[in-house]
Amino acid sequence: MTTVAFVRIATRATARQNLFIRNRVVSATGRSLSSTASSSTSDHQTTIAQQQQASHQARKFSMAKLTDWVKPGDNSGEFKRQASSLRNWISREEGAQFPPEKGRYHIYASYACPWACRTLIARKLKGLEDIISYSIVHWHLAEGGWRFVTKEEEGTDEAPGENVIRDPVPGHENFNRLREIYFETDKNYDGRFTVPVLYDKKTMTIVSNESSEILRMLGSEFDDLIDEKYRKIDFYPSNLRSQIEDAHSWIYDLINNGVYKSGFATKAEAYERNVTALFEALDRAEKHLSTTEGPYWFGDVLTEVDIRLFVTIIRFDPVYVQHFKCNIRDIRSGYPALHKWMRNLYWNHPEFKDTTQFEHIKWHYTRSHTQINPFSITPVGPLPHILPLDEEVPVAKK
Ligand SMILES: N[C@@H](CCC(=O)N[C@@H](CS)C(=O)NCC(=O)O)C(=O)O
Repeated sequence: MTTVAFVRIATRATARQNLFIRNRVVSATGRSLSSTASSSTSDHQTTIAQQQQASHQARKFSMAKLTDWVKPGDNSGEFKRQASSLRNWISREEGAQFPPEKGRYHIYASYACPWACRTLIARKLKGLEDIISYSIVHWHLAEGGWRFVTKEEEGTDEAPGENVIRDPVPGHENFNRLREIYFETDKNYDGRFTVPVLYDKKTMTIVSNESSEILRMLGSEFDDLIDEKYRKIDFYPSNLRSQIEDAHSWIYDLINNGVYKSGFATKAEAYERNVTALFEALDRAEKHLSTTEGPYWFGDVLTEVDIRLFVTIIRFDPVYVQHFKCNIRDIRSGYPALHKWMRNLYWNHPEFKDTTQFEHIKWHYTRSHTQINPFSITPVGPLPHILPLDEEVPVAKK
């Protein structure tokens, strides 16, 4: 982005009515580069004046830019995650709107995104690779939201990793951005354009954009279509449900979301409060893991808790320590039990390793969040991104 800024010109109150005419491209000098308004000069100038006033209002009271992680006008300086709004379910129940079917559903994901990677891990662990297709967006997130790679980028060093491709869904040949899928589902959609997206190719609509619920669906709702060996894998076993929910309740807020609340804070007070709470929660997780048999959170059964915690911990040393200032300790030298637990998942389970793409992870955070890292220089270390199973940093060696 140089001098061009996409500015949402309506205030929140009128947001729903004017979705498509609201997005104007305005240069830093105020010249409209693309306007659907009148072609007459005076009308045009009036439009710009109105735009500037409205964008000022929008900046003050609403989400002025997609990349304003703390809402302008929010004096707390704190990142507040928006709740996902598309929350349907694939269900095995008779008459369900979205029944499990081979080849019907698609996951749009980003390798950078911890929430999206939950669903990629689950898809592999449950043997759903022939049943649910997936594709990966470009790692860079800018004002237009996630974009698909171009034909030229496919298969190049710019787009490393499996399935980093253009939108493969028939009918989407001209789609360039993820937002187009949201608008296809609801032309008045006014939430954020997040990954993961679980998409129904039959009705051409989004089923869900909430990773915790997609994870739950993949864990059980396709069980009639998969081999016995995969059916036996249960991320949410009935005897552990209350303990799983209890773990989710603090791990989500203090760790998964805690790294974002630390890193996106625009006031020292908000940062310090959140980073302190994050490390208290990591201490709690460390204590839990050092007193259980392992290798998983609940001993010998891999559950949702392992999947949901792994995606944050694997990004911790490579990104969050430095980029989000989560640097009271790091995992490799400060948390031996978490480190062991994470490395077991990564090195002994291809489902975790193969869905971890460190280039997307590092490039996305350090080159998309230009408020935090204005020159978009990606730190080289730590090297390696993850230590081998049998190696420790010197400080952690006995
Ligand atoms: N609650 C959502 C959060 C997903 C989310 O925030 N994804 C991020 C990427 S890590 C995203 O797509 N952000 C784009 C945006 O907010 O514009 C979930 O768990 O599915």
